[in-house]
Amino acid sequence: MQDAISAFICLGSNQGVPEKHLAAARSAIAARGLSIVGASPVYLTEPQGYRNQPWFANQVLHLACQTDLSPLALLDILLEEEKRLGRVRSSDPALRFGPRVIDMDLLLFGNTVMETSRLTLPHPRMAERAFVLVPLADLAPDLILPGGFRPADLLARIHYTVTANRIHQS
Ligand code: PH2
Ligand code: MG
Ligand code: MG
Repeated sequence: MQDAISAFICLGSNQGVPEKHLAAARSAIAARGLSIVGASPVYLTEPQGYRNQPWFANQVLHLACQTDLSPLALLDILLEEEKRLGRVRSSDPALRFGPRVIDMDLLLFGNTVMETSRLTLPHPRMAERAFVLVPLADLAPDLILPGGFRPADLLARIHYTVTANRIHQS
């Protein structure tokens, strides 16, 4: 594909059989005509934020987006597919970081830096999250993020351990 824009998204699930939800998410994304050019291993990850919930399965995908796709149009596709796959959003702010069937977060969209009510890029919490940075480093170790850092540079600033496919972060 010529002149594609590289986007990275993080899939997450901690309800039912999480790996199945990740697989369904990959199929849904491909069915929307988005090109998945890379997929990290699936990791089992310690919950961050709201900690009293099941461990997650997380995976980062690399998408090659056509240049006429905007970040907000990609966000809309991800939110629509989350809903179709059974995601119910609670109006309770306390549950915003709680268990979910499927979460598809837009991490990076080329070198776009933006901050709007609907979307902030790069993802505002990705630099603190081993469950994002470890699979991102697997997929794109040489990627330079807006700000000038590689995934490994950001990982060097946080505390975490990886054992086989499990990521602990306290
Ligand atoms: N997602 C959250 C909050 N905490 N923790 C892990 N390990 N993985 C997630 O995907 C995750 C989380 C909010 O979306
Ligand atoms: Mg999320
Ligand atoms: Mg989300």
